[in-house]
Amino acid sequence: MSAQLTYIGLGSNLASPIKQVRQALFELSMLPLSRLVAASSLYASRPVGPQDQPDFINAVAALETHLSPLALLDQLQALEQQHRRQRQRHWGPRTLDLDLLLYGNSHISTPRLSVPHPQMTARAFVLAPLAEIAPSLNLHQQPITNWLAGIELPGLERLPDA
Ligand code: ROI
Repeated sequence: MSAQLTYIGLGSNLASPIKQVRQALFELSMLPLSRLVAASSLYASRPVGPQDQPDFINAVAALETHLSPLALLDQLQALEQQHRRQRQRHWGPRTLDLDLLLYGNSHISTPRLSVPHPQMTARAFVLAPLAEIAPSLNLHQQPITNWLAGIELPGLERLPDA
């Protein structure tokens, strides 16, 4: 199969989140049959969901891959495990979250995987870093900039590059 362009959302709010996300970006660059083509800045964001947890660090990566969607999901979940992902409760704090946001133009709806990621158009911590690396992307036939204009951004802060 030809290579597909995929977008992956990264998030962490435990165990040095900046380091977790930077390390995960490096690990994505090492995945088999894949090439990291872009990585957004890191963003600090207030938690969506329960507020009694630390702020998150979020980013989005663009990965060109020959892996199938499920093979890529396996790789992402293996990386989460490698980071000794802790997930004490639903929508609670976590060491590393890797979400497959988009896989080419595919629409996938299976028990294990929903692509495009169902919540991505409502989440500033996904849309802002995604728009940074893919400003002319369309989501559900609408420019990403329209989606961004329609949601609230308070509590989202782009970190300086380092
Ligand atoms: N909130 C923010 N700001 N960033 C995340 O990555 C994130 N991930 C989640 C929940 C708990 C929904 N909230 C989040 O899974």
